Amino acid sequence: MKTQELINTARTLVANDKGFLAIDESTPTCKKRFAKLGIPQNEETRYIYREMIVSTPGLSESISGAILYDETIRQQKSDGGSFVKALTDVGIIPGIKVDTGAKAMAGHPGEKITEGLDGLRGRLAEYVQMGARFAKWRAVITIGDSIPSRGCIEANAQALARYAALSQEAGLVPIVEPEVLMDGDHTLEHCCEVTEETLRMVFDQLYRQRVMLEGIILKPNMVLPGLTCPQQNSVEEVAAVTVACFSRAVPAAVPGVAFLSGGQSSELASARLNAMNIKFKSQVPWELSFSFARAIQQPAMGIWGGDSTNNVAAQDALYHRAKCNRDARRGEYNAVIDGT
Ligand code: 5MM
Repeated sequence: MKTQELINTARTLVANDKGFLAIDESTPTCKKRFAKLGIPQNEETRYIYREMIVSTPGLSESISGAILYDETIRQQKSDGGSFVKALTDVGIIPGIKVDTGAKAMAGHPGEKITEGLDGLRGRLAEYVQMGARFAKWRAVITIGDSIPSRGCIEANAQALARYAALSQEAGLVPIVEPEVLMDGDHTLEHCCEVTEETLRMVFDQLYRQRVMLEGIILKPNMVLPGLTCPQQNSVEEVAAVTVACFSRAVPAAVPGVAFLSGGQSSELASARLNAMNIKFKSQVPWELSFSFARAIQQPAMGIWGGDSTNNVAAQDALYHRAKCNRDARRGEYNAVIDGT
């Protein structure tokens, strides 16, 4: 394990107020998002769309790293180069989603366990050869009647830790993603309890699996009320409870917390990140960053709609959202101008 290289890469990924662009939707997820917009759901269209996204002029002003999917990292761009080369050429660090998806967990109705550990050492070595510098794994925790169970949280935390250890062994920075879903009518306080328990378990398992915390990035959910909870808290409340929750559970050695957007609107995701940075940036030991898929891509995907004559307008929208989130890292996001 090249310890100092891992630490340097992790720090670079959260430096200069930049964050991650997640374009690692699995094929089924990408198909669903394209279907909603009437975009053809085939490999060629996914390729054309992602080529348009990574070619956005000025993207590296706000984006430090891009998370690719297995299909994408293997594709050649129309100029003959790879997506990895296109990103590296503009100063964006390429990474790869390495889990193989969250599947129904045996004996745990309504809960999921993420798969992908079998053969992972070999796959990681291949991704390193292709030029990836970090690897991402997502675990899904659902809030509902009598769930999440301890068994589900523990199994997912252990899988995250085992993937993280293998990633560091291969020289890849693990982007550790435990996501407590927004689905449901639970309160902000309940989400806080579940998120804290999950994070404590994840860090316990990372310790047991001898993962070097200085060389990882945490990619968690923000602490939010469920989508159908009657009480939707203010941006400031969400920011304060999220930071309080993480302060109790995330060790100071971790260089960065890069939130996922999880189905929030693009504007709310930026506003909540902004509120955290305005008030707490100087009080917390880690960078408060972003690793958004929907909250960066959704407007651009809608404008593009499968038609290349919309490329420039779609790239403008993507550039704008990426910049909004860089501004949010600085506590300079202007929700009024952005139309929130
Ligand atoms: C939670 O999803 C991650 C962040 O995306 P959002 O900001 O839209 O919440 C995302 O990186 C996710 O892990 C990938 O899109 C892969 O997800 P699937 O469900 O396609 O495996």
